[in-house]
Amino acid sequence: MFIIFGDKGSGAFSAEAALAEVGAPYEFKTISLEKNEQRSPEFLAINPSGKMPAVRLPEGLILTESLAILLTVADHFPNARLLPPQASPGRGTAYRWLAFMADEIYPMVEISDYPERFAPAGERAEALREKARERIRDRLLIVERQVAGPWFLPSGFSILDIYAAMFSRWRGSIGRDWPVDQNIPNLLALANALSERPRIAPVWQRHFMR
Ligand SMILES: N[C@@H](CCC(=O)N[C@@H](CS)C(=O)NCC(=O)O)C(=O)O
Repeated sequence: MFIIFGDKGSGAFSAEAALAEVGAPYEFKTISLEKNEQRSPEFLAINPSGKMPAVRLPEGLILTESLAILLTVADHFPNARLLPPQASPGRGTAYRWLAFMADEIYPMVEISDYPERFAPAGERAEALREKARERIRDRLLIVERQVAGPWFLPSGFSILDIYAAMFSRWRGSIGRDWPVDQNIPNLLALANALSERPRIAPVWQRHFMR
């Protein structure tokens, strides 16, 4: 049994969607962002950086970092083909864009959601939040141009679809005044297709259709 630690609508969606897609047995333990439970001593013992998702593998190993979790699920369930074949050009492309989303988009989400961690609260924090949102949008536009359609990679469904759909859904971090339907239509179509995948549909509902 895998155990996922996280909250609805958070990065824990990516871990849960991947485990659901491969049909792995898992339990979802809620860590409430609203109640700041990611800062509780119990959760800090699981992930000292106070971030979700975290996953405990059946053999007991704790994993954190959404990308590490997605890659590990792909490794553990090779028959699900969540990545193109090893050492193929498609695999390199997959790593490239997974790393881009993890390194270039995800860190901006913390600045957009918690700007007062990086600047004095008030006008300066708000200005920083706006800058982070702008960077998320710029980077989503770069990702948008990579989507082959209907899935991210021309070879078909992969963990990139789970990751990209999640970022496209975080409207609070992106800024609600940015028309996503005009700017990232490929990503929205991909997210829509993901939300209809039989094993992922209920996970999508729980995380994003509240
Ligand atoms: N590098 C981490 C980032 C995870 C992250 O920022 N998670 C957010 C939720 S989507 C979080 O836990 N935020 C709570 C906080 O920063 O206090 C990863 O890829 O898993």
